[in-house]
Amino acid sequence: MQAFKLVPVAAFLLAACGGGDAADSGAADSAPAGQPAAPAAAVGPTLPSGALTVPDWYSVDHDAGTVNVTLTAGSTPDNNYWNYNGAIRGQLAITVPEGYTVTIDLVNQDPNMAHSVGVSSELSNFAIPPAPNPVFDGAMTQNPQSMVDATMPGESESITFVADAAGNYSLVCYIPGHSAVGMWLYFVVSAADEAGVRGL
Ligand SMILES: [Cu+2]
Repeated sequence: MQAFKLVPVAAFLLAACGGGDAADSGAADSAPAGQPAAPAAAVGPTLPSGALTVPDWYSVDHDAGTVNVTLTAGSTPDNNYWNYNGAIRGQLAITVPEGYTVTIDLVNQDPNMAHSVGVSSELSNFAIPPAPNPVFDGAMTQNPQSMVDATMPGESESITFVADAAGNYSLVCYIPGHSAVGMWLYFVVSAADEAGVRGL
């Protein structure tokens, strides 16, 4: 959690020296001219806090111990369609209770480009695509780095896995270059049985 505590300082410095719209871009991948580069652990945007909401693309069944999430790649033209449900760069924290069986339906509505998704342990350094090693068995779509064999425009793919270890993770697109420009969200497995989405 230490990394997140450092982030507001970095965001303040960026804003104070005109380094960009920190609120919109999350965090720059490199420091502004004349500023020392921030440590890699400090470049990620802040984990969203505040109220949990349950949007129409999220459902939870506490009796069955299941969560279903529909992630639509390119649901809006934002970020050249390289977004999940219109969000990028950790703007959302999709939160599931520890031990629940999670199904993510990846729907690709980007008219141009393949996308993928997986649960990664990476939380800050997305300039380099995270290795396609999902945190949980089954928590990654097929051929996630391939621009011709991942989830193609107009296609859908479902993954199901057990979120059996509490912690903060990310949902990442592994197509080269996509995470670097922000195609990732937070994925939180809650030891306190929290279910829903922060940052909406
Ligand atoms: Cu992508």
